[in-house]
Amino acid sequence: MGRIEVLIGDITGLSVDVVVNAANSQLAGGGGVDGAIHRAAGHQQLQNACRQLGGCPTGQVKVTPAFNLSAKYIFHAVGPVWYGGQRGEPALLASCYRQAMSLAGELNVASIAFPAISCGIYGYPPELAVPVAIEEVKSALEKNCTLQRVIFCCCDQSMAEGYQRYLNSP
Ligand code: AR6
Repeated sequence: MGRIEVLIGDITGLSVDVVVNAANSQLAGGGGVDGAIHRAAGHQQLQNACRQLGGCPTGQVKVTPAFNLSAKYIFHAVGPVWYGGQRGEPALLASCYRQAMSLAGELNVASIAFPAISCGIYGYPPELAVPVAIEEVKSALEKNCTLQRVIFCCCDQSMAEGYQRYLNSP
């Protein structure tokens, strides 16, 4: 699957068409990658754009311009809070990746970078999130010809190893 890459670093510094944000359902900004994206894109202008969207339900994705990022768009994906796995968390997480990939197809973009949605403040166990993320991306890539690069951008080595291990598994 040559179009999938795993990188360690700050997602806001990547040269990609789409940076995916791990947002909250109010699209109100926050900590983690959301905070970093707001700072880098320009807090005020991104806040204003988000406010006009009227929030975003869990499992869904909304789009804004990327303002000061080098990307064209920010996709705000609202991942599930982890409550132990019995409240539909896997389906909601899968839906975030599926919707983001589908939107990328509609917008004809060539590259997209995902953070590990829900794996920080929302507490989703990374070892359970990684297979969901990769399976959704792989199945979307089978249908999408415009996307040349899908990047899983990680803050740390152990997260990156989780993606690599799963990608390399038979
Ligand atoms: N670049 C790449 N990955 C990052 C970066 C970065 N700059 N910063 C953090 N991560 P989180 P969530 C990783 O907590 O769990 C916010 O307050 C981080 O190590 O950002 O979906 C929102 O407003 C982790 O692996 O998102 C929501 O309220 C992953 O990104 C809530 O947090 C996701 O961690 C969303 O929580």
